[in-house]
Amino acid sequence: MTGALISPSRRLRRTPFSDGVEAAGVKAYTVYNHMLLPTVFRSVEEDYRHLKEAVQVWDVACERQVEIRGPDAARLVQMLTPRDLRGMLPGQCYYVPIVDETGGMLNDPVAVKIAEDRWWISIADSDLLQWVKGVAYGYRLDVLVDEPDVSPLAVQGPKADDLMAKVFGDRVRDIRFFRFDLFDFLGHELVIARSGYSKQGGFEIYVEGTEIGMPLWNALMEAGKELDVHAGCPNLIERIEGGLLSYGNDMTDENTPHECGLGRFCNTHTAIGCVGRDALLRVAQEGPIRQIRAIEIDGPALPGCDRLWQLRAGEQVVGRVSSATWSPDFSTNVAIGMVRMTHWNAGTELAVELPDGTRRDAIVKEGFWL
Ligand code: THG
Repeated sequence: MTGALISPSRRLRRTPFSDGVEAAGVKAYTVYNHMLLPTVFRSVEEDYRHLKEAVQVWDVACERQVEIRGPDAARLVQMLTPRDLRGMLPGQCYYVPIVDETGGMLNDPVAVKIAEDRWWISIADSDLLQWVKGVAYGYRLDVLVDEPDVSPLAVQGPKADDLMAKVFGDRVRDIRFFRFDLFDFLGHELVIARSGYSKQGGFEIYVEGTEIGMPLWNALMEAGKELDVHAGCPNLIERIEGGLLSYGNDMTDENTPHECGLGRFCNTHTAIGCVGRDALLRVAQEGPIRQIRAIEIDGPALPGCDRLWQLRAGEQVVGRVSSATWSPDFSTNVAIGMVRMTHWNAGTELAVELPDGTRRDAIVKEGFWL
């Protein structure tokens, strides 16, 4: 990294919470769905420690919604994913792999079923809207597909329930994992789900429009003073420890859900209508020949992983590492890699090719750390 700044422009969208993020002293951003996403407040390590001990408010407005409305909405969502949606009720959220006609991953969003005929697909970093509009148009479906101005604000950490109860009342405590309910804030009805991109527990508030963005941010910061609330963001260390995948980093459209370890979110036999179904039935039959694995890399803290690092067994390339960082809690480097089946068993010892040399002492783990 050069340390150069990023030039602001209207293509790089701000969020309803950007003023609060800046007041909280954001130190670095990335770009996600053409929108600002904070990556560091105090330091990645301090943010990590605090996330695991207290409560944070995250501007994840960049988790944009693809909204699907109309009589064919449920049919269209089922065309996008090999996860069987027939048992899904309004008020539920599902983590859904989205695949193309070859079974390649296009995104790994959270689907929010508002009503039989109204869904939000809360997307990871790829331009999914265009694929969804194309499928809807190609099949002449009776739906409207667009990107409403709905911005998730996440509240994550062990004290998330206490903070949320102060602002929305004790009823928030009753929301079950990956369910949502409706709550009032200043006369606006909000969807609040128990979900979020950390393993520390918490909520996501889907904020419609910009008007209540800063009032809500400020209310959470004010109510959380005695809980040591702080602005935060998805944390690199915690998400690798937890095995939360990052689309575009850990997987792309070159990978099937099975390669990504997302087979448990696929019901390809019964997901009738999924455009990638035939392709996935074939790969599900054979099983993947490479798959995501937790990798531990001993030795000093690794540099940032901004390109793939080859995994080797002797001279043979057997995979690649896509995310890696030092873990203070496990006193080792934790990483996410894609490993060929010949070398994917737990305990397999490998070497990693970094830009500045080889690290031996990489080992395939049985599972992730959290
Ligand atoms: N929340 C919302 N939208 C999102 C994300 C989110 N869009 C972008 C990105 N994150 C999508 N990717 C993920 C990856 C993992 C999870 C959610 C979205 C996740 N996984 C849990 C796990 O693996 O432990 C639980 C999955 C389950 O059991 O259903 O939460 O975070 N709105």
